[in-house]
Amino acid sequence: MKTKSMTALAIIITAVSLVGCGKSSTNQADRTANALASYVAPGEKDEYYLFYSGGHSGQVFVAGIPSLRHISTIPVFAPYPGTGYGFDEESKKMLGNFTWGDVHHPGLSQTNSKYDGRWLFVNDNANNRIARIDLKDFKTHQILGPIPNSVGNHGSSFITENSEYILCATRFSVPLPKGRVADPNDYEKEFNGMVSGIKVDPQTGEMKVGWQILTPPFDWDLGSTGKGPSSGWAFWTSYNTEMAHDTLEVNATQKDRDLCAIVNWRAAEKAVADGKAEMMDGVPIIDPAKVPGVLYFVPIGKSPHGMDVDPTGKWVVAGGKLQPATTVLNFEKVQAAINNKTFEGEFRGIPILKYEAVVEGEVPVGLGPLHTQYDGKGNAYTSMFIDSCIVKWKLPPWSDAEKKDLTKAVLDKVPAHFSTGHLVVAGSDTAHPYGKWCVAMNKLSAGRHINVGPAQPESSQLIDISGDKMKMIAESYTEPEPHFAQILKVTDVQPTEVYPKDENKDPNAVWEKAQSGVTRNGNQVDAKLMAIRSRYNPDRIDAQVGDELTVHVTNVEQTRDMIHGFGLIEHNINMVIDPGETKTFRIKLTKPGVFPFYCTNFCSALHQEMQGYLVVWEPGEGPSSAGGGGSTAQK
Ligand code: RUQ
Ligand code: CUA
Repeated sequence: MKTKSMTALAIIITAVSLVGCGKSSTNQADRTANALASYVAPGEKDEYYLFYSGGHSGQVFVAGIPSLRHISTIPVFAPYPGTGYGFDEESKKMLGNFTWGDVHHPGLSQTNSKYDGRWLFVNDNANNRIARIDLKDFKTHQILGPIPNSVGNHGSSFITENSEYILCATRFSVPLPKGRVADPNDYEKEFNGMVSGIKVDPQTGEMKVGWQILTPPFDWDLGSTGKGPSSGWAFWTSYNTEMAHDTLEVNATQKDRDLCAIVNWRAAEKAVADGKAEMMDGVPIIDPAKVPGVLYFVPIGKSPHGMDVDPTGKWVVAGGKLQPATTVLNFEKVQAAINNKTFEGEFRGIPILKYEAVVEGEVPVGLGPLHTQYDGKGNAYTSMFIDSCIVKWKLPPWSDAEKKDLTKAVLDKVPAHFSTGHLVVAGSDTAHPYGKWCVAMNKLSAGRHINVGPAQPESSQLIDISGDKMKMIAESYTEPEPHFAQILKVTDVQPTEVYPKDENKDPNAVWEKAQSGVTRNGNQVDAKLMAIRSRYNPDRIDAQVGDELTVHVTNVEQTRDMIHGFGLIEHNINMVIDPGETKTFRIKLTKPGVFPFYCTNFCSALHQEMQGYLVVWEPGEGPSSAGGGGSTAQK
């Protein structure tokens, strides 16, 4: 067994050096044309947003297309001093005790299977969370989780056609509920995976765990949601149908086909409403062996990774990491197989659809197909990890000649640099792709950039897919580590650049001098500060050792770009307050001294003058407002 799989691996590794897409060469005319295609002149703007995940940096990055220029960073699961994220009370509370996350797959909210420009959801593989970024201000507004009964939230965030749910599947299995201990040697019996339906409030975007479906301990991988004929369904690959719990590299690559999941999420929703679920850790759990019709399996070769529904909702394409082909499922055949019970057996009470009955074909795209995206014109684009390229191929319906020899369905290949992981085509996961651009996110940059030492960036490449042949246009480098991205038309969203004063509902906001000041209640000291170019009011806070200090800073500016900061010396406090915003921090004062605070964000010619003092007196000392015997210091 072991030798068999090692041999397979050896063949693939050898093949890497032999096959592949070759090198792209460009002449001077091409270079000029490509440069112009991605050139956005000073003062001009990009046409699309590229939201790409920052992997284990815990962030989401925003770039423009076609320039590929990084424009901003949206901190999500990790503190980010640049915007003060993770220092004020609200963002600290969202982060909880975690200071990192592993962001994989951003998903834009949809209405009628079209991006509606409201929210961007991202998953955290490491700490089993989902976050919501509001596209009104490009900031993280909610982090949900750790999700109960769910470990390794990798197979998400897949948004349903009307953002009813974010669907997630677990990468890891553990004994459930969490906290229960069992020996990994008893993996098959004691461990379980989970599919989760995260319910999204249609008005506010607020997420909560809706229900879960218990699964065997396979390692679920990437998935997608249905539309059109597959509306109400969702799909995930798995790569450990072997249910190995050690040396997965060998032990989880034994079978030629892994069981992938076909989930009827509408049926799951109904089963919960009908009282067919049992509670575990506060969540209704469906046992699919007891509730038929919720979960089906389909075998797909080999150690598949991505499973992407096309814009019509009829074709579901899986990429087999260890098989030189993508597998195309026909959803109408899937429906028929379910209705006619065309099964090739079952696993733990879950029917396994007969492979031959549901597969339309295997397209020989090359080595290491991972993810597939679509342009809405009948073409598919698959990222090739081993071949390091993007392959364009034709979706069914195929002609008889193509059916006989599916190499004929392969239309074009463009070399990428290097080891492409994800790729994204604008709007691919909706019923209305924009087409035009594809971005390949490569795992290795392999010496393309100026030498920056051993910590290497990843590379992203912009490919023009508007013509018959793909054209490699430009490349740039990214922080670790983009896994997936979403592309949104700039005109589909209108973010605010200033928080309007009348929408600030913070009870501690202050807009004029008279409202600001420092008050004391026992050992609670409350400071309400106004920030305006270029001063704080008040600019002195007196308190004592042992006090609990709360500082609210309102940036009263109503002008774009007029951002103020609040950095407090030697207290690890760093807030950044956008125009019209109020932010709060709370600290226990433990050491006496005079601690300057200052504006961290360059706001005017007198920015450097924007400073003040926190005076921390010894107990019983200082002005009366500080709790001491002297006269009041603050005005
Ligand atoms: S997975 S390419 Cu989350 Cu494909 Cu990274
Ligand atoms: Cu305010 Cu610098």
